[in-house]
Amino acid sequence: MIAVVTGASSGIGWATAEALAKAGMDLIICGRRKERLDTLARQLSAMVNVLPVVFDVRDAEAVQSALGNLPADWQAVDVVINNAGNAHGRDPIQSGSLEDWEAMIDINVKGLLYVSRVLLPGMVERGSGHIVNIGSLAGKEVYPNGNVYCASKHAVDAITQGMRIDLNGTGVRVTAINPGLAETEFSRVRFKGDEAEAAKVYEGYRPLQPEDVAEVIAFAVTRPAHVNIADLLLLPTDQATSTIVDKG
Ligand code: NDP
Ligand code: 8X3
Repeated sequence: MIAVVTGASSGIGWATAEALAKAGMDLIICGRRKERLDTLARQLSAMVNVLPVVFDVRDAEAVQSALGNLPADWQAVDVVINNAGNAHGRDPIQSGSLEDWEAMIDINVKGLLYVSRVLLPGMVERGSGHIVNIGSLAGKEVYPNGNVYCASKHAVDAITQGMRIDLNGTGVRVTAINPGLAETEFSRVRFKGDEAEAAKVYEGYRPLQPEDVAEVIAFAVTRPAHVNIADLLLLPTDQATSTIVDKG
């Protein structure tokens, strides 16, 4: 089997690539940071075949050119993990940055669509495939100053449901995995490199680790073809909602 993992250069995507390699899948690992992808490829190539592909998911032409012209042996993609994404900023709506809003909508929503649009026709033609969209608890509820990030993940939720409806009868499965707080580079990106602010997000309780999410993704994509894990919410035990986290 061949799996595409977007955002494989860090966090949940990196751990997912590791988990899928352990499950024996050949991997197309994607991201903008080539050096990281090369490091991961070196690490995993002892287990499976790995093809690192560098592109920015915001660039529709780059996505088409990278994933639409894969080497012949890599074209029959079985699994797509639409994971690339981030929050940018945590401002109230009235003072939010247009640049941050555009980044979140372009990466989390449009990027996921661009990747899916390139790879879905082949899956439909082959009568099998699996799209896994990484949503979030932020796609199920809205929290203070989460505004546009939450909107982008609500959009992922709607797109996942729409995909499942439109692809019904094609043999292509569509899964949403929605994590709560997971300790990755996510908060460093959100707070634009402010390490102290980012560290606070994970202090005082036990957040999910990327491997916790990756294990669930690997479980979902290794079910028999007639079983689809449609929508899964995965929280740290200490988290009840976006705003209720037991910090002791
Ligand atoms: P990280 O910041 O650790 O990883 C984000 C990944 O997305 C990186 O590999 C990054 O690669 C990639 N990415 C970001 N922007 C782009 C872009 N423009 N083009 C291509 N790739 C891009 O965060 P996480 O691992 O936590 O995030 C992964 C997913 O999980 C996201 O969709 C996030 O919304 C979701 N999520 C995270 C939660 C958390 O608490 N951490 C909880 C719920 C959902 P590169 O920079 O090399 O391009
Ligand atoms: C990421 C988790 O709580 O920062 O989706 O929105 S949160």
